[in-house]
Amino acid sequence: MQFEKIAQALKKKEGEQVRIRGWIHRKRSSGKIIFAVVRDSSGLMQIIVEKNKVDEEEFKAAKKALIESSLEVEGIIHEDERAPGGRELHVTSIRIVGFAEDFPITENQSVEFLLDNRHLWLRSQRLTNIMKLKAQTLRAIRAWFDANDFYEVTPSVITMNAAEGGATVFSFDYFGQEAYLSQTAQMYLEAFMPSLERVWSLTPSFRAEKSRTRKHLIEYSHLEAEEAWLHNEENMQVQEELVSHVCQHVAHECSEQLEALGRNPDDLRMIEPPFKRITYRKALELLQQKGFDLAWGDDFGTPHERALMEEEEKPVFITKFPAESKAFYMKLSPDDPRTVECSDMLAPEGYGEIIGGSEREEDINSMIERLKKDGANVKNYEWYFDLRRYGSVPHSGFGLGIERLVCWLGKIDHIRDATPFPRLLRRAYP
Ligand code: NSS
Repeated sequence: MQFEKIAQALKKKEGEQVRIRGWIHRKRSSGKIIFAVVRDSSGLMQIIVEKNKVDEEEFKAAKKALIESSLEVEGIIHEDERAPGGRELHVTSIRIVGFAEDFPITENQSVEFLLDNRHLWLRSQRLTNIMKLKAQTLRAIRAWFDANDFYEVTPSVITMNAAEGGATVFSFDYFGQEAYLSQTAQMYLEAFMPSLERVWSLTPSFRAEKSRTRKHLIEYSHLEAEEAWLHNEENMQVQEELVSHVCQHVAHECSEQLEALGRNPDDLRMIEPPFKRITYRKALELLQQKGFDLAWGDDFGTPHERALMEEEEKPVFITKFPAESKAFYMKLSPDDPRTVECSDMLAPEGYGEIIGGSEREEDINSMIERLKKDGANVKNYEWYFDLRRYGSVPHSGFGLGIERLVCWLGKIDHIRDATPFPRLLRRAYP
C-alpha cells in the first residue's frame, strides 16, 4: 500500500485504510493509549495508538518515541469533528523510523534561542506557512514573467561595481583584487538590452546595513527586471501588474496559510492596477502638513512611509525623488533636472518600500559626475558606459525585495521570518 500525504488522508471516509508518514508534532499518552499529532509537508493528522490494537513491540517503541521522531503508520480513518481536519487515524501498525532526542524547542522560547535553533525552528507551523507563501509568491512571479515574454537570466553576484553606493557594500579579496558581493544585478541586466530586450533575474543581494531594523536583511532575495524601450511610467505599469498578479495568486493558492498568519486573503484580492502615483514633492508637502520636520532632499524613513500610507489600501508609487538622494544611474527628469525618473512602491500598513525602480540615465558624463560625488572608482564602470556607447535606447527596470513583499502579503512583522536562515547584523549562524 502506498503512502499518502496527510492532506489526501484527511479527505478519506470513515473506515478507509491509509498509510501516512511524517514526524510527531505533539504527543500524550496514558497507560494503554497514545494520542499523537503527526505532521508532514501537507498538514497535521491526529493518530490514536491503542495497546491491544498493535503489535506489542510496536506499542513499546511508540510509547518511547519523543516528539519530532519520524514514523510510518497504517490505520483506519475515523471521522471526528474534534480532531484537526475532522479525521483521526486509528492505528493498526506503527514503525518509528528515527527516534528523536529531547527536542530543545519548547513553548515560550526567546527570539535569540529560536534563531540559534533556526534549523529546527523551520519545522514550526509559522515558518512552514511562511515558506509555503514565499514559494507560491515565487511561482506567481515566474508565471507572470513567462506569460509576458521576459527572459530569465543568471547574472553573477561577484562584481567590481558597488552600484547602490559604497556605504553598504561587502568587499572581499578576489585573488589580489578588491571585489564586492553584489547589491543589485541591474547593471548586468542592462547589458542584455540589445539582445533579449526584456529580462529578469532572481539573485541574492548583499547589503552591509549597519542599522538594525525590521525591514533590512544583510542578504536578501532580489527580483529584478529590465526592459528596453520603456519609460518610467510604463515601468510602473509592469510593477503594478506583477504585484497584483502575485496578490491574486497567493490569495487563491495560500488562503489557509494567509489566514493562519493573520492576513485576510480579501485584503489581497482587492489589489489591482492602477496604483496611485504621487511625486516626492507632493509627498513632502503632505508630510510637512502632518507635522514632520522634513526638507527637500531628505529621505523618507519608516514613520514617514507609514504616515503617507495611512489611508491607503493598495500600494502607492512615490515618483521623482531628488537626484542627490538616489543612485547615479537614474535618469535626470527632462522637465526638472533636480529630480530623477524613479519610483518607490510603498506597501500599505507600514510595510514600507517593496520596489525601487527607475528609467536609466543615458548620458555618460552625468553618470560620471554623480559617481565621482559618491567617491566611486569610475574606471570600473567603463564596461557599463559601453552599453551607452553602442546603440543605447531608453530603458527602465526595477528591483523587488522578495522578503519585503512576503512580509506584507503574510502580515509578518519582522523580515527575519520571511527567510529561512536570516543574515542579520550579528548573525550568520546557522
Ligand atoms: O536599492 S533598491 O531600492 N534598488 C536597487 O537595488 C535597484 N538597482 C534595482 C533595480 O532597479 N534593478 O533595492 C530594491 C529593493 C527595495 O525596494 C527593497 O524591497 C529591497 O530591494 N531591499 C532590501 N530588502 C531586504 N533587506 C535589505 N537590506 C534591502 N535593501 C533593499
